[in-house]
Parts: sequence; C-alpha cells; structure tokens
Amino acid sequence: MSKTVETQGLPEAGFGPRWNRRRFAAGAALAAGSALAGAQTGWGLGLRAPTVADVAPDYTLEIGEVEWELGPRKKVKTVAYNGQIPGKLLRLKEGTPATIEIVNRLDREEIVHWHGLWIPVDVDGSMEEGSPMITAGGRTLIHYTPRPMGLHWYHTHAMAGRSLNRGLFTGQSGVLLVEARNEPGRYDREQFVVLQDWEPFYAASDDGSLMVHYAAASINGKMMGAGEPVRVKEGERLLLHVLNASATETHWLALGGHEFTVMSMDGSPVATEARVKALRLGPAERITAVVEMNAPGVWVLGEPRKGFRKAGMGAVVEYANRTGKPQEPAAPPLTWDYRAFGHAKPVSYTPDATIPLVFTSRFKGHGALDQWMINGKSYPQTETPVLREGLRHRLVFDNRSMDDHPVHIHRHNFELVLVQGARMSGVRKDVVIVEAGTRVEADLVANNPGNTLFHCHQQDHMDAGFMMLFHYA
Ligand SMILES: [Cu+2]
Repeated sequence: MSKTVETQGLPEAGFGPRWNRRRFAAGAALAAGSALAGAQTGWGLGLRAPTVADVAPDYTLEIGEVEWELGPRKKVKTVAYNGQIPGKLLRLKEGTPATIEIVNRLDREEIVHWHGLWIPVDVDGSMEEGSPMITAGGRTLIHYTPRPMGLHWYHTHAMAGRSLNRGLFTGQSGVLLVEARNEPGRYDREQFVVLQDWEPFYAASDDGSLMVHYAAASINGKMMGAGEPVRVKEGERLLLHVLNASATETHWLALGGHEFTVMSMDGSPVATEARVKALRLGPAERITAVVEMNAPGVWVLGEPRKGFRKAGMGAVVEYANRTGKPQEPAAPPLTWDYRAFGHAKPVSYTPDATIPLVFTSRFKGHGALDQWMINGKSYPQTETPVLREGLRHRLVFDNRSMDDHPVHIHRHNFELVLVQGARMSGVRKDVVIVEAGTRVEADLVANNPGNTLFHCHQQDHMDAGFMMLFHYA
C-alpha cells in the first residue's frame, strides 16, 4: 500500500528551509560565545542580542490578541500564537538543536513553557524555576536540543489568578512533535487532535465553592461541524495524536464505530498497546493511538458526553465516497485504568528516596476559590524537596481531596509504580491524574539538574497554591 502522510485540520508549518540550519551553524560559528550564552537565556528588546541574520530561527511564535472564529456564530476574543488556534504544529528532530524566536505583542509579560521536554531551566519557560519572562513588547530567541521523542506541547505558563482571560484560559497552546531519528511509521495517515474549552465562567458547586465551567468547546480550534472533516479510506491505519489543552477539564474522546489502540502516553511508548473504546485525557495529557479504519461511513470523533459535544467538542470523520449525517459515538463505559497499558509486574528497583506529597484543600467560603495545599502548605510556602542526581525518587501522590488532580512534573517524567492499590511498571508520563481519595506512586530518576516545578495542571488549582519546587542537591 502506498503511504500518504498528511495532517488535516491543523495548520502546519514546515520545518524551515534547509539553508536556515546552515545559516544557523555559520552564525553560531561567527558569533562570540557570549551570543550563544545569550541564546540560552533570552532577552528583551533593547538588550544586546544576536540579530535574526545571525541566528535564523527554525520557528517564530508571535504572541498576540486575536478574534477567533470557533464556528459560524461563535467568535472569541483571546490571545494566541501567530493568530491561530491551536498554535502551529512544530516538528523538531530528537537530538538536533533548535532555535525558536518568541515575539510578545502584548502589553504584559508572557512566558512559553515546553511541556514534556528535558531541557535546562533557562529555556523551560517557568518563572518559578527561574526562566526569564518575555517582556511586554519584547522578543527572545531560545535554543535547546529537544528530547525525548514523542508528542509534547508548548503553552503559556503565566498565572491567571481570578482572571479567566489569562494563562491556559487563552488560546496560547500548540503541539510539538519531537520526531525520532528513525520513525518506523506503521500508519497511513497522521491526524492531530487538540481539545479545548472556551468561554469560561465561574459557578458555585454543590458545596458552595467556585468552579470553572465553559460555554463552548473545540477540536483543533473549531466547533463541531465548523472544521474540515478528517477524510479517510477503508483499510487505512490512522495515527491520532491527541492533546487535551483545556485549562481545567478532563476529557474523553470516542469515535463512533471504532476503537483506539494506544501506542504512547505523554510521548512515551507504553509497555502494553491496549485497545480501548474511549480515551481519557486530563489537562495536559497526550495520547498517541492507532485507529483501524474498518467501518465505512461518516462518524463523529468527539466527547462521548453529550454536554461537551453540544458545546462543540467534535469533528467529522468521513470515509471516501460516503455521505450522510455523521453518526455520534454511543456512550462507552467511561472507565480508565493506567494499569491496562503497563505490566502487572512491579519495577525491579527499590527507590533511593521516597517523597510523600499529600494533596488537600481548604474551603475559603461561599463564592471563593478553594485554596490548595501540598503537605499542608500552599505555594510559595510549600516545602522544597531535594533531588539527588542519578538517584531514583519515589513520589507518593496522596490525594485526600474530593477532586481529581492532573499533576505534572517539569523537565522529567516518571514511571507509574502503583495505581489503585496495585503495583505496576512500564508506563512513563509527565502528567498523571490522581483520582479523588486515591494514591498514585511514581518513580522519578533525577537526570536533569536544576529547579524542577511540580504542580496540578488545572490552572485554577495551580494558581491557588497547588505548586512546589524541587531542588537538586
Ligand atoms: Cu488540581
């Protein structure tokens, strides 16, 4: 079978002409060491910096305001990269140095985080770790060597606080695919799927505290029916790269008449490629899955929960020469168990250190946001656990609250070793949902020295104290 690799529905930028790379190499050779050091740390306008002629970036991200059409009768005013939602697809090669130019057209500081990459603190994009902010109206060049391979993403790491127009409530997110040097490519078509929620508002939950809800939702920046259909042919293997870019919502994804074979999570290949009827992704989680296109028709790929689908979280998948009303997915059982993708046998190591992390909340009154704590303290008062390079640290996530939390570690990943009371191995992630009232244990090998931020990826939780900084000894 001839292989056609296409990306549909998601604006794609090329990797940049080859001469860019040569010009970069030449520029780097000409530039003094100080210019290279500058490229590591970034600078604002007016500071000494190599010119664009010296270092041609592989990509440019321009942060600016946009009025984005989610659908025929729905526009949102937000902030995005290069005026598009999601941001352009970045493809980098594992181990090949890359240069990214970031231009901030806003009148406030911003910062771009490279979620899933094992890169140094100065380019990671987290002010808590010490990465520099990009000044209002400023420009920065960052330079890093992307690793590991897999499906990652880039997004703002600015706080939102009480505002629902900042941070991840905006359109500041995009997919970053780090390609392996030799990709086997056992698929015929590649499709990126970015889930997002829009028009956030606060509403009181049953217990009186405020929660974020949304009036609209999209896949690849478009509401159900407003985007181009995904066009497939019978017999194809469709590779789906799914990212949940929602600021706060966990989402499910189903495709009527089809199942998913999960290949990797958070960019990391899973030990067991299990088949499931629906995918679950907490905020910031990624799944790469293969779908065998063996049920000709016109189908909806979307949230199996009606409320979210009605809000717009769906896209049409259309087989060649098939027409008609898209068939919605039947409601599959919404159960998820990370253990299905690993080995039932425990890891063969004993950890060198154990770090207990207890998650709790404090009710701050009716009409207020809860405060979040790790080991009884809210950021920036939280403890600063020490990591020792080369050692295996067992993180014990003990969620004693009534919410699920998608917790994320920067600049590293961890292997799940205990979920729902059972030992396991073979699933490596950088975000894991710790369900309400449960414990997850995950082993982190300290292999990337520098400040390392740990936080809940729900914007409203991280801004209300659910953050902690790890240090290296
Ligand atoms: Cu949380």
